Amino acid sequence: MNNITFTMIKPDAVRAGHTGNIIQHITNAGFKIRAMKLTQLTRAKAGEFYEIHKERPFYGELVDFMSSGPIVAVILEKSNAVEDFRTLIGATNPAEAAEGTIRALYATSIGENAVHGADSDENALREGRFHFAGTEIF
Ligand code: FUP
Repeated sequence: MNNITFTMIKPDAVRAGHTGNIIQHITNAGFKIRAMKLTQLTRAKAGEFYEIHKERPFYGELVDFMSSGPIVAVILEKSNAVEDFRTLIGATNPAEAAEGTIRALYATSIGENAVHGADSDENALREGRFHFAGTEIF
């Protein structure tokens, strides 16, 4: 299955009022919204989501930041979803993100980079379940 991806609009972008523009950018690119919610991660939940980065020097800051305010969690559908969405958002560091990408437009730094995008089909499903377990979506 390669038609599903998972994204979060991160606390920096929600705080700055970019949610509507980012959703429009995503749907204009041909993605369909399969599930969407405004929520806030506890420190524990943010730590669990980013467990893969536990040993990295930025892990503490990442967990603090991701639990610092509301996020929008979204499951998206499109053919070749994971790869196309990574192209749409641009590089992790907005300074290196291609012109017109979501991170080039809305991110402020490598740590506060406006959006998340799943990096594999397997992770897209795992991350979607993480946020939408117990709903009719999964
Ligand atoms: P990405 O897949 O583009 O979201 O990037 P990574 O999975 O490598 O990193 C996940 C998050 O960790 C980034 F979105 C922000 C944070 N991070 C840093 O704060 N500093 C870094 O050097 C790398 C990542």
